[in-house]
Amino acid sequence: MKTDVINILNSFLEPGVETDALQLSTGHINKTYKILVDGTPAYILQQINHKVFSDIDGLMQNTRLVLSTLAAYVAQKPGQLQVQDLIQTLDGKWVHRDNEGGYWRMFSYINGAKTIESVRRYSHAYEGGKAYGMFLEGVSGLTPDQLTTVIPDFHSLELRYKAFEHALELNPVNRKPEAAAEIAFARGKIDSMMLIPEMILSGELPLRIVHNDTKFNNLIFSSDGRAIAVTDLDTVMPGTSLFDFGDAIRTAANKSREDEPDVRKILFDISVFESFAAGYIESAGELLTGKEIALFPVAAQYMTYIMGIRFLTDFLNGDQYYHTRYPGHNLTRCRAQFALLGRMDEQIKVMDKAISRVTARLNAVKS
Ligand code: GN1
Ligand code: MG
Repeated sequence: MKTDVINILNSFLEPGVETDALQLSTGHINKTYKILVDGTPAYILQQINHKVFSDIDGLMQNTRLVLSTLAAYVAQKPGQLQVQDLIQTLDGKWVHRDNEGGYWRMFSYINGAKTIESVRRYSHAYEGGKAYGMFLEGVSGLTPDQLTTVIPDFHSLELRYKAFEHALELNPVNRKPEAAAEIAFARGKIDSMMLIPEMILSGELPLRIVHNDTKFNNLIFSSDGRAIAVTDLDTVMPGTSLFDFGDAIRTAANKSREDEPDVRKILFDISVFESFAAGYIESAGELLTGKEIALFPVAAQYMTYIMGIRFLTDFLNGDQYYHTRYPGHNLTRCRAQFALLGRMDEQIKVMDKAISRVTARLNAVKS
């Protein structure tokens, strides 16, 4: 595998450069490698999952537009955020095709970059909130018609629930019995989860250009603990701020991993929630409506539920979509999401209070 990756690099880099490649294990969709030049991290090389992103041209146009829009934005905010560069192949293309039809692209590496899998400091949660809030502001000048919808209805619960019901009906690999408890949980919750989609439909929640995949590990931190970049721009499309806020909380405020098999270890950290919310509302607050902010606790539940449904559906379908490491991996992920949702349900009122505290503090500073 390593030799394949080194071969791909020959299409991007002049001959004679001493390179090495380390595969990063966190993404569930694309394959990502850190590329070292003379022993120092210099690039991020990525094989795009063509099954998930079928419109590679549209995806790459989006990537270029979002990167250039963010670059113009951060130029106005020196020292706060950095933006990766997309690197062309030696023959001037944005994507390299390998002999097996695979698609590869390369980005510059952000110096000193580290990602955080598990939030242990509230200052990191606050920093992360600020960075995702700035991202929202940074892309707010884009309009929906400028971006290709690379995955239609990405966070539509209606569609995700239909896909789940379809998987149940087909039951292609006969995994229903193993997932009986999770199937029942998903069915029992669906009605109460429809609030956000209904409010989008009625126009009560504004559609914006959002990131749509704000896992906490899609933020890059400096060694001194500042969030310095937002990565993984593949799903930047129209949506609601609630998707970004909710998915960040789903991953940041969970005290365990996304695929923790021991559900007793899955706890919800309300202080991470409050710190992230403080950063997010501080930097994006001017854009957000009161309704959006008031729904942030529900957004955390919504995104956790939708991810649970997606993992469960993929389990029932025989692991067709997400990369998995063992046969029950998607079911473990689903269980962990549903357990986290349970913890959130217990704390919904506490989350509401935290949001009120954050907005009251920010209003006091303003007046
Ligand atoms: C996938 O790219 P990655 O692995 O961060 C997925 C997200 C899910 C996430 C769950 C294109 O993200 O929607 O939130 O897994 N991306 C796509 O961890 O489906
Ligand atoms: Mg992604």
